[in-house]
Amino acid sequence: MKKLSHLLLLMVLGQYLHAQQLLTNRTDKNSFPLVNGTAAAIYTDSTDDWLVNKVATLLQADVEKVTGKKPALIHNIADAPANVVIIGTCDRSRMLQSLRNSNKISYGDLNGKWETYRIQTLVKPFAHIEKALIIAGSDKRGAAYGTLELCKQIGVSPWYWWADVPARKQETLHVNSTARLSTPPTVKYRGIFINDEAPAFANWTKEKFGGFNHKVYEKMFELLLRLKGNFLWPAMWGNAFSDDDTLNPVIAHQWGIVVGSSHHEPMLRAHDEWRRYGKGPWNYVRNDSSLRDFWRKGIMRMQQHESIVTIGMRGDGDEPMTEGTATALLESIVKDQRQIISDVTGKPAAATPQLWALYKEVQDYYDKGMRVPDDVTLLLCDDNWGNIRKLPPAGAPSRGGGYGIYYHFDYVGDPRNYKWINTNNVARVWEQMHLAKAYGADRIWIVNVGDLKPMEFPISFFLDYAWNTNDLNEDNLRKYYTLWAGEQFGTAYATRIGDILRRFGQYAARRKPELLDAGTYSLTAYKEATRVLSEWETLLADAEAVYAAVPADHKDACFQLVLHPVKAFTIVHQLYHAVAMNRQYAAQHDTTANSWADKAKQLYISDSLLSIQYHQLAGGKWNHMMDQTHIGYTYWQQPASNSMPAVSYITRHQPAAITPDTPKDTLPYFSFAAAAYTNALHRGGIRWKVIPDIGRTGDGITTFPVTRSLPLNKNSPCLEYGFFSADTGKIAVSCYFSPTLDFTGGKGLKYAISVDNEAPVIVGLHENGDWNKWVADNVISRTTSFRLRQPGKHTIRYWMISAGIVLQQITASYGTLPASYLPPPATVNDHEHY
Ligand code: REL
Repeated sequence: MKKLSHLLLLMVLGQYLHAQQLLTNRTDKNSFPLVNGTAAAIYTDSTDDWLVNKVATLLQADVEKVTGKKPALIHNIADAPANVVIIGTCDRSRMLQSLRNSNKISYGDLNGKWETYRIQTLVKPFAHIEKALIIAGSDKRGAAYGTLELCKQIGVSPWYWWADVPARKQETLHVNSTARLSTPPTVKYRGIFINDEAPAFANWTKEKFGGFNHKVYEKMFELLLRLKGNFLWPAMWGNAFSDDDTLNPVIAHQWGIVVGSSHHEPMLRAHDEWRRYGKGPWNYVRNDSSLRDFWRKGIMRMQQHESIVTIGMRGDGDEPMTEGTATALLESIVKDQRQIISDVTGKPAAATPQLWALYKEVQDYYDKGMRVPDDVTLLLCDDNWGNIRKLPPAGAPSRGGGYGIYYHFDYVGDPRNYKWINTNNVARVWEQMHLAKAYGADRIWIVNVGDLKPMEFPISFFLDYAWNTNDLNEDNLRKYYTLWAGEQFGTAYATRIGDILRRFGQYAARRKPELLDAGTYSLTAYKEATRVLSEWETLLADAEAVYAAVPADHKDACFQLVLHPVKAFTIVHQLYHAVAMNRQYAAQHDTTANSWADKAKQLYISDSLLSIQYHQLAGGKWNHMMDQTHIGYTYWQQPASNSMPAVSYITRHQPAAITPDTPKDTLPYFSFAAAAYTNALHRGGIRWKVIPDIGRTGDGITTFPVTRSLPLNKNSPCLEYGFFSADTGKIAVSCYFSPTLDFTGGKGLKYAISVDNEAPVIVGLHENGDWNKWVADNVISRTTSFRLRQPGKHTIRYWMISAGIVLQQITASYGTLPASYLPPPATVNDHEHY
């Protein structure tokens, strides 16, 4: 029964994401019995790559976890029982070569491919073998991904260790007989950056592993491979990957993980190594020969380890170079670095993959004309807040090194650090990375994941999407939540938990918890604070209920992946709400303030108790992972410890007469959820499409293809929003957008807006804008005024000009609306309003 339900889940939900469905419950003469009473054996050539033999042991352990039956691991085919899994790389497995030479298999379709695998069943490959399941990799990672895909589909989550997800028990396992060939990954290098790792990850790893050594990295390498990633920028806050433990790069290479160093750590040398061993200033004009010696060591140490070398130079640490640094100097630095690469490797520099990260001010050098050789990947970056700053022009000539993206799920810097818990809405991640792919930035995708935990869900999303961008689109995005929930918790909970994750992503992205305070949401306008709080409390009730319902062995995983993030956010909202209520009553000399003060103090304690609960999970396995401070920020940098927001007590009850605030709320306004248009005019090959859940309160809408912009004309694509107004006069129309930047490098993205038959007004999305506010509020809003000339039916038209703009909401109001953080709640949510 369990087997049936798991398969149904994969079939119903998984078709788009796992086009290659491996398991079957309808056995036929060709399907492969991985476990049927007994377990098939697993064969590898002992001379095949280390990684092939390693993943064979992972499959062995996973089959045992799922079925209780441990497959034998063999290197001599004569030892095989009736059924055997054969794992190998095409070029190193003598077994695969001999099967091919005897025309039993063909793997021509793997030749020369990057990280590709073929899975097929063979009947009677040898006299003593009934059936063999062949997992052939075009290279070692291809073989690993094929094997680990099987591990995932039999019921072992990639997060089994990192989030304590139990294996889904099954008695039998049959692999279906259809041969499957994976497509090479869309993005060649797909990775994560462990960053901002103190205090949480650093304290945890010190206690559990003794530091950032190969023991903890090995856990990360396995996770990365199970998630079909292949690239890592290691932790660098006082840590130095290759210097802290010389086994780190060796073991990374064995695991097939390509290692680099972050955007400001050139030539595979950690920033902390300069602090440890550097001689003289980090200044190429004054100290070039010492810097070259320092860098040479990074390349010498690289040996044969697969790496991507960061080139270029920034200031010391994560700082810009000095004012006025000449492009010519930077170009000569790159030239010298490439000379070192070539000297040390004995090959042309172009034979070693390199990247140049256009991070922060470095992009300005590029924009002013600095260039690097064609084989170097240009790593374009977001603004540290998930909004891509620059993309290659659509249809730009291809470059040898291509383009990549450095993205953030966590950040230290302006306007505020966000490094406590997950605040990433994957709908926005999809939309931005889809833009990246559409504009050709697909050689490297690397994302800053902070402490790794608790970013489990967005990390899976990012790497799944990088693996195959064709799998996910605006129409099937919502299924991802359910599918991922099902992979961790099984069919029975997939829909419920998927829905919790979806709502969480949307609510959490409204504002980073580090930026929340008692004044964020209005207590008066639209009862905003109460409404937002009640959304969180409803979500918490759902998360508590599902946590109570999941089987005992899933509770730790459910706490980490579902309940904790929801509860942590809810408590913070409850805390700031209680503080706001306290301050409101205290201002009125009303002793009701006192119970709110007590409540706030209680909630402040609840916040730390929740972290303690996290730390005590699984016998203390995750102690310190929630050490990050998050209450009491006064500027961008984190406070040394949390601090209770100020509350006050009223000793003499002398409430002032309250002037009712109500007229503010009754000011006439119309508020349209973006997708609640009356008409969508798709024109000139451009279509309006809804991106579900991308907005702060709902869906968003944008145009496809995302690479096509159009000058405004009377036939431009537009959306119409109809409304009825008995009033006339001046009306302010506000549009609310996702904070997309002008990734085209132009003077700002544009749209146009009109009311009734008036000429459209062209609006610059970024004109006179305040980036700090956009990212803190996670929205850009623009207001344009019009005049309604007669009462009756009216139409707002929103015209497309630039591609890539995501509209979330439109409001129209007479006069100034009361201040609120979110736009006034939608008065119009569907198409039926006009
Ligand atoms: O988010 C970023 O990319 C930077 O803040 C970091 O890369 C940077 O290295 C910082 O952690 C410290 O140096």
